Amino acid sequence: MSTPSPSTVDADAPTWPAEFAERYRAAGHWRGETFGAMLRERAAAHPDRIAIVDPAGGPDGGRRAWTYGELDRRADRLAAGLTARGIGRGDRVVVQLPNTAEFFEVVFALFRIGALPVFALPAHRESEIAYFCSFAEAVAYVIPAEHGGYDYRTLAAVVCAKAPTVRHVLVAGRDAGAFESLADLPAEPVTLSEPAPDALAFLQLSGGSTGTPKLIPRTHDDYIYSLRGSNELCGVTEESVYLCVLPAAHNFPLSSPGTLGTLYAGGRVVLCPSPSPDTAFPLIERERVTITGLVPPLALVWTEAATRTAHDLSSLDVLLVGGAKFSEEAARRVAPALGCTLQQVFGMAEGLVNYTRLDDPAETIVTTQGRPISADDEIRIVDDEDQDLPVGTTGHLLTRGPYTIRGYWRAPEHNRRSFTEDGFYRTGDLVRLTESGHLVVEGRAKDQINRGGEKIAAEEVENHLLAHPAVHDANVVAEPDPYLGERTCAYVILRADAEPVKASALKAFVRGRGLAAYKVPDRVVFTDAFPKTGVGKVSKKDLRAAPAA
Ligand code: OOB
Repeated sequence: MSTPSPSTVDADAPTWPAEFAERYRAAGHWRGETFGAMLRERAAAHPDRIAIVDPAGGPDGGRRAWTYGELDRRADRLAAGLTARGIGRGDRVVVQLPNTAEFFEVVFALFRIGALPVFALPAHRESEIAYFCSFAEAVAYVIPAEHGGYDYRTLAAVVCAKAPTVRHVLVAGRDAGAFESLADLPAEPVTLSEPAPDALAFLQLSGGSTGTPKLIPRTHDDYIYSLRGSNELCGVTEESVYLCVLPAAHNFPLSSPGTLGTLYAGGRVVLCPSPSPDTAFPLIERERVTITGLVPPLALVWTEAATRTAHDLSSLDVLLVGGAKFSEEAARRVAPALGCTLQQVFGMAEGLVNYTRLDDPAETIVTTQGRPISADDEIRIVDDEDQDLPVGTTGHLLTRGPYTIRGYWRAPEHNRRSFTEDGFYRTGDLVRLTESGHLVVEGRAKDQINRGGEKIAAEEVENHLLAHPAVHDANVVAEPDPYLGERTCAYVILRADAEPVKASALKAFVRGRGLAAYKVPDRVVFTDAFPKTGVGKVSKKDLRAAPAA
């Protein structure tokens, strides 16, 4: 193992005060591990064990499996290639890859260099990607050639025109078009020193409640601690087979315990190209999948499909469900239908993750969202004036701990609002604590829509609507949806002198501005005025309560 270089804590990201860092080290949470060294060690210990199965990643579209030895060699080779292109420590690289083996090759290569992946989702389009590239001053952008019938090379051309810091667009797979294929990068080995364990490992995206998404700086030390803690609570060992169903870049399938937790344990990651039971169930049977994670709408679909499937799902031990509130009725159906243990997970890319325990009473598993990973996760439930509330009362959740960030990346002003002076993160979630110490999510104070686990900042969509010449004002709120839990409703006031516009035209306008499809309002309602609060601000609470037309 190479010697870690001295600490390079990023000046762009607030970090833990020294006394907290010392405490977390002394407690054995932060052990000085890094992702690069972690893969190196697993590959040395069991080079021939399978690390990644990509069911459709072979040259002929067939199954492809990489051992730990192969993933390690590929990461080294790609790290050399990226270094040859001038990508180095601390450089930001926007990674937008689907659930394919290359995702891991790229991410581990960047970890080895000490360059920071910025985890975009395949659903993001030019509005989001150009923003991530510009804001992060990314030097490179990694894409598939095509995925889900969409050509990412076309997107990259638009992004490059808008974000001049991007010097390299790198394409996973063949047909790089005007860009360079990852496979064509030079492969002369280079010697790289391992980044410091307290250095940033990557930037994760926040669900966000403001006009522009924030970037979440995670370190090797803090993230690896959350993986170790997750593995222990979810029973992940080297025998585990984790099916990655949700987009791999999202924090939930990445770390709860997710693909990285599974690789940390020396287990096997199977990548699911689509979340539909038609794709996932045969894979569970064939690969003997033991654990996976889903958002509530998918858990509903799977539960339903499991009752009439011919596939053998008996290998499945644990189904994690989280990202949005899982209703108690739906939760009750999981164990009988899928024959596995349900584990609720209430987490956030900013840090704190809560799990129901595998041996919790069945009632606790179906009625709560779990409790924190770590004894050093500090939880406060407070009123609007930050005063602590008695146990059992619903209030704002504040948290601080060994894997919860102390601030967003390059966002000092926003950080003053999102964190208390003593470093607690304001989650924006309304929760209550049960006598057993479990959290129940009761609602949300942040201006966000949680559309089946996909987070939409109301302000971001409102800004796109306001760009339409006929729109005078717009407010976007959540409304109930039987399948997604919530969907998006845009209330719009048109200009008095504007030509009439149809709801469908407004939706098309928003889509045309190049944002992820899940952010396009599900419903547009025209109105003459918005309900107001006592102080004259728009009352989103009243808008949400407006009857569905
Ligand atoms: C996960 O992470 P993010 O960053 O996409 O979203 C975090 C937010 C939470 O603040 C909360 O509002 C909501 O998503 N949420 C839940 C929930 N899990 C997340 N709300 C109700 N019940 C739940 N079980 O979504 C995430 C990250 C790691 C693990 C799992 C989910």
